[in-house]
Amino acid sequence: MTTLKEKLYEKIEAHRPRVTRLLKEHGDDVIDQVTVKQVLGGMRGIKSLVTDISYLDPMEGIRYRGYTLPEVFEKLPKPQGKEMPYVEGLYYLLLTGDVPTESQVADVIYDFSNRRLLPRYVFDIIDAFPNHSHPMAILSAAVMAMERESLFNTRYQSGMSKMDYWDPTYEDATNLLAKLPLIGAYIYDKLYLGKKNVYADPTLDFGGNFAYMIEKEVPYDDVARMYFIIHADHESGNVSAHTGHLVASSLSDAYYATSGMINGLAGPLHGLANQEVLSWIQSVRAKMGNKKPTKEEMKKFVWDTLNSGQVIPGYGHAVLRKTDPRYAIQREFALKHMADDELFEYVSMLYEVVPPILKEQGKAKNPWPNVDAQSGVIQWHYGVTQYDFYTVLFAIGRAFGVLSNVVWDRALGYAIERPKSITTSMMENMVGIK
Ligand code: HAX
Repeated sequence: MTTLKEKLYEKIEAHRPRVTRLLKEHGDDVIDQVTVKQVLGGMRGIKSLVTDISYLDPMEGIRYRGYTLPEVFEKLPKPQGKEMPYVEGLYYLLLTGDVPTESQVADVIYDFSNRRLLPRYVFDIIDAFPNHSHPMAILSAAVMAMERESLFNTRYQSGMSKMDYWDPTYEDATNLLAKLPLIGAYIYDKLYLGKKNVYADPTLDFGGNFAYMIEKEVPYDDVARMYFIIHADHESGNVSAHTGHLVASSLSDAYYATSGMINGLAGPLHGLANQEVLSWIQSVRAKMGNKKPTKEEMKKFVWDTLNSGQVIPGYGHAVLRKTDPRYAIQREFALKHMADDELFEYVSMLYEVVPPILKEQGKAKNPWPNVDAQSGVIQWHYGVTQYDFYTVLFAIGRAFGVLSNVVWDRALGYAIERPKSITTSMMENMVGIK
């Protein structure tokens, strides 16, 4: 057993009695009430999911295992001479709640390197997609194809105690996470570099090897680490995280759950917003004949977008009510490494222009930028100019949070999801409409 798995088992054993006690002694206690607006508004804010892996405070932003993002970046071990931490260390933190030591991270890196090879048929499935397919559709299919590798499924078929469900789920999750960079890189290399082969460097960590495989130079390795870490989790109610949890709640395995979460992430109101931001900025640029717009011209462009009934991509959030710390971390990196980049200047101008306009329009509850307002521009700067690929990067990061949750779902025996639906007439009756 690896040190991570041993530590995880220790944590699971310690946590299980807490859930048993809550159910036994407080099963009927009320913790929330639900309004019509919440039900019709996409179950907005209803407290109905439990996770200890991350928590999203509307004003403060995301915490992973109790740590703010700046704390996560400060505390996790980093490769020598690098600014951003090992992604493998984040996995340790998400699963166990403990900040790993250098040697614990080294153990995870070694374990990942033993799991990273892809079966041949996965390459064949990717190759079978026509070139104009969206890379998220290819990613989802590639993950789905690997379901036959599920150890959970095999062990479930041959009879397994509920208390052991977490073990093969951990194995599936870790196998899949270790393979995702190669899948993503192969999709990138095939679609955009016209290559049929992808070369990995087994001596590199998750982020470093990903940069190597898609042929991007330093400091893109740090961009990759930063990107995967900031996107890893955003508590459990967002579409991708919730889909992963929902699918897994029927005891579907980690492959089914991850493919499902990828499909949810692919929507323009969620993960696809990062590609929308960049294409929107490019359209401002094209309209301006490639010259930098004045603030007044930018304001007009924002209003024109709103008045045509579209949203401003990269702004607003269902929970957050201030600038997303994931935006702030990327902005800090951009200011340090690419302050003169023309598109970054657009992004900075939008940061000044958009919030007052959204406030004036008075619809969006949160006028501030979210993670997606900034991320595409950094990718573009370092040569990942194919913006329909950005959500694939998001998905690789998000898989860490979703799969860590699925392992814990199995460990704590969380139930199959089954909320209750009602008809519109029933709702009208409940509120006294005859
Ligand atoms: N531009 C224009 N209008 C916006 C807006 C924006 N950026 N954000 C919200 N609004 C509008 C909504 O469309 C809604 O209008 P209607 O009443 O006409 O339906 C109104 O303001 C109230 O919405 P809200 O309660 O503030 O926001 P929601 O919780 O309904 O939606 C969204 C949250 C993120 C989907 C929304 O802010 C949005 O569409 N933003 C732009 C797309 C985007 O950036 N998505 C990425 C979000 C981060 C993420 O999940 N990344 O994966």
